[in-house]
Amino acid sequence: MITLFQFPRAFDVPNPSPFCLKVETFLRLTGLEYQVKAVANPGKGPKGKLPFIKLDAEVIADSAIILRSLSERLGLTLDSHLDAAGRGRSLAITRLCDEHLAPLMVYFRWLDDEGWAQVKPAFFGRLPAPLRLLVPRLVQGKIRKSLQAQGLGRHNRDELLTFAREDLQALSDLLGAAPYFGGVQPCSADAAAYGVLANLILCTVQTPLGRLAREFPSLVAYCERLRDKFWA
Ligand SMILES: N[C@@H](CCC(=O)N[C@@H](CS)C(=O)NCC(=O)O)C(=O)O
Repeated sequence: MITLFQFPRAFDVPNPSPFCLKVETFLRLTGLEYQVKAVANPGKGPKGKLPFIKLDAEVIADSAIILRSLSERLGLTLDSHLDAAGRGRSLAITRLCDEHLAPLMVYFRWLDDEGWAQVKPAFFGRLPAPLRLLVPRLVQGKIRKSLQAQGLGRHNRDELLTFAREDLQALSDLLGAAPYFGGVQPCSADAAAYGVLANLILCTVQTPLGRLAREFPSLVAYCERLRDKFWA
């Protein structure tokens, strides 16, 4: 049995974390049976982040390692229709979503005023009074430092939105008229793409990045398609 440890559901998407939603979408795309355990504190994970899974007795952390481990150990065929170029394209789409678009989403939720005004009460509003003041500042400070170190945090808001427009245009062009990034059937990249795109397009948190993503009709239709087929 697979147990997925992830943040509690929020904001009308199955998970507010693109990485948790990526793994759970992968489990649904592959038809694997799993159970979910909600964890509020990422510090409980072996790498200090969520998601992680328990596969039989073994704990596996990091969405990329989870997808690879499950595919190898269980002989999954989700990507078997891809040729070498298709596998390369799938990896490039996954990395764009995980390593660039997801950190941009983090910036607009946690550091930009509009997103922070919604995220702060949702995640910390139920803490007792002294913690309610302290913890959000600590977490926001940690995120600011990590985005500075990663590099995106050094750019201004307009530069970040320009990067985001390029990412979204690239995803829209790569999808083209196909129903999935895998073509007529989904592949692993669809798990990563849905993880972040649903968090921009279907999520109730209002941010400039979410509004920008909704300007791409094919990406909106894509999110609705995956939601209706795999999440209904
Ligand atoms: N590379 C990791 C990234 C996971 C990640 O960044 N998770 C975030 C939530 S979206 C987290 O747990 N952050 C907590 C922290 O950094 O303290 C993966 O693919 O699973």
